[in-house]
Amino acid sequence: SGSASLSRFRGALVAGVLGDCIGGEFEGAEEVPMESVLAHLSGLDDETKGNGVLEYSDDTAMARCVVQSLLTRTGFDEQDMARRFAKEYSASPGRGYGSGVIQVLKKLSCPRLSDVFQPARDQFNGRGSFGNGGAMRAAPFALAFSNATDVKRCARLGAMLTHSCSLGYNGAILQALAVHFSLQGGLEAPQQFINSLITEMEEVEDTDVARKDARILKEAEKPFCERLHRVKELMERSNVSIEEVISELGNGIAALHSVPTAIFCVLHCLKPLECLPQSYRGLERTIAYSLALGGDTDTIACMAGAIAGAHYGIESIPLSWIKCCEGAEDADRDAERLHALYHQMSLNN
Ligand code: F2R
Ligand code: MG
Ligand code: MG
Repeated sequence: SGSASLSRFRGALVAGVLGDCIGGEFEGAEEVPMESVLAHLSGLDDETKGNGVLEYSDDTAMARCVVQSLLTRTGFDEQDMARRFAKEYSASPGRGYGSGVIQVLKKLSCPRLSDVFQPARDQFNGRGSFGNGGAMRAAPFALAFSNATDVKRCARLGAMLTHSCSLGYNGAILQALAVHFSLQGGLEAPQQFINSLITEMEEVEDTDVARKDARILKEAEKPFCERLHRVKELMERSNVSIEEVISELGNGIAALHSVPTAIFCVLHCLKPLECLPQSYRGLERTIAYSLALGGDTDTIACMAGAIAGAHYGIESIPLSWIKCCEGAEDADRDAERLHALYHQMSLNN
């Protein structure tokens, strides 16, 4: 696929939904044997399982709000996006939201609320959430804006509606940047891809607020940069076990323990792996590998899926997977509209 082609947009948005729906099976599991992953995936080929039997969770529910807001407002509008998050939560509260973010979503539905960023600031005794809820819904920002500055600014503000800790919203920026570079063919040169992310995050994390949050949480001075360096080291190794990936990068609900992990999954699966069937293509490998890490599988597979989908394009996704995941066909339709918006906005720039 050519750079920023329609196929890449469709691949990114659809594979994000698939990662969420397919990954939901193992969310929270400490250990996931590869045989269980392969059995789950081969079950998706069963035709009787068509018509969206695997439901999407909060990851997709919120990403859909981001997409609808960006399309309706032809750009970023925090009031509109906040209203959509609140409305979606009250209509479908059972999508497996994080236990903290629920309070924000309830406050966002209050008609008297004047500052839509305030409920997020009040979280966790004023420290804000560092969960991956901002990052899990960040891909659409990369599909709406062609310019990296807009992608970073809007991914940050979009995340800050629920996640005011820099370790939360900077994870969203990293995820959006990974999709942004992948969309432009960046994964053709994996070393350059990771180096570009490090260069960008060096600047993103170069703020007093980020340094203070990192110090309070006893993390490295630039936590995302440090993790990306670990990704780079793991990439250079010929044999990396699942246990090492988990201990070096994490598989948890914090953005810091999941966004770099998702990026690693994509990079590691660019070539065939011995632990996976030879018949699997890149996108299938990425989703399977993300699930085998256990932990926050729906979110890691959702984020890895979006980055990988932007690289491989829609043709790489098995039709049987699309057919059995709720919201996948909607995502395919929305990707076309985002593609038009992206190219329309890049003409205006
Ligand atoms: N919530 C889940 N999974 C739990 C199981 C759900 C189950 N299947 C069900 O149906 O009930 N998954 C979803 O949550 C993650 C995204 O969470 P988000 O939006 O970031 O939420 P929150 O509440 O802001 O943060 C998550 C947790 O992280 C800890 N935390 C965050 N900031 C903290 C801080 N400053 N200090 C201390 N702890 C902090 C808390 O434990 C939060 O509850 C995704 O996985 C999505 O799939
Ligand atoms: Mg979820
Ligand atoms: Mg999750």
